[in-house]
Amino acid sequence: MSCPVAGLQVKARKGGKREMKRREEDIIRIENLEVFAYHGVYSWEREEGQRFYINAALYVETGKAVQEDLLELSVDYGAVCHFMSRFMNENPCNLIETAAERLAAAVLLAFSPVRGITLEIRKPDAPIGLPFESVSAEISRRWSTAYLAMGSSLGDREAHIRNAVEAMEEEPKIRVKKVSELIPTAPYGGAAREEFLNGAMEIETLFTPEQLLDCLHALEEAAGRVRKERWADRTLDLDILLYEDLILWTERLAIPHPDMINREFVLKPLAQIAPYVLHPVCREPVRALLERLSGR
Ligand code: A4P
Ligand code: MG
Repeated sequence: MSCPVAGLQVKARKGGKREMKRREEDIIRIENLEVFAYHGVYSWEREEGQRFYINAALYVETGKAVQEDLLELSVDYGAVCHFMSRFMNENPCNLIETAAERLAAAVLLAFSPVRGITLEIRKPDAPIGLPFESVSAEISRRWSTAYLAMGSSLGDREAHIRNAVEAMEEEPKIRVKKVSELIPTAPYGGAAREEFLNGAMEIETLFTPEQLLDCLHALEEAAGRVRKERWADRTLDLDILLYEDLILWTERLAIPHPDMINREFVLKPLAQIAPYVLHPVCREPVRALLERLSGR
């Protein structure tokens, strides 16, 4: 099946910084919230504490809240401010970068309407010994949508897959949104001999693609997977198919999964839960890719 992979990859790599805010999101800004906290590498910073300032842009889907003018459907910025003040005060870190990373994750976990956050922590009294206005760290984090393929051809295949889904449901940094049916499929690729059960799932995650891969490998290991031969039979295989519209090719990770467009056992369950999602390289929806592959 043809797909202009190489050309588009070059273009996407040159594309630069990814936009944090999504089309359907609005921004709620919190500016210069003063908090008292104990971040720093010196013991006196840990003991006496000092003031910090927080600037935050919260990316929130406010559509319904705005239409109905209801606070319950949006995010209570007052509650976010109190939460950030308390969290900063109670979770001392050596580095303001670490403090920013932990605070961003905490806000994203505690306030579900907040889909993403750009957060700056300023430290105006940092011990520098020269006149300066402020030093700060800024980070951006968000919930990202990813699609995963699940496969099993050894042991209690359904239990291996169900256990992995349940484990993901218990992981705070993953929200399972949709799970397809599991379909029996003939082994593909030459090395596997047994019939597979295959499925797909949609998740939202705070993990980066690399962290997500680590998490999937841990789940494969928990299912007793032994890696001997590529494409061989296995108790559990979890692959990242798509991660937002990211195009990535490193030694460890290729996204979109390079062979997904050639595999009916991937596209069929994926089309069940995400028929209109665009493949970022082919620029075609999953359903069209499946129809083309199965010759319809
Ligand atoms: N890796 C790179 N990109 C990814 C990604 N997007 N998702 C790297 C997951 N891993 C990715 O994978 C080898 C390495 O690929 C990983 O360590 C990771 O760094 P692996 O899971 O250890 O080995 P594998 O699964 O044998 O290799 P591969 O290439 O992932 O094989 P596939 O694509 O998973 O195919 N027939 C049917 N009917 N149903 C199946 O599910 N699966 C396979 C395996 C063969 N035949 C099948 C099925
Ligand atoms: Mg794999």
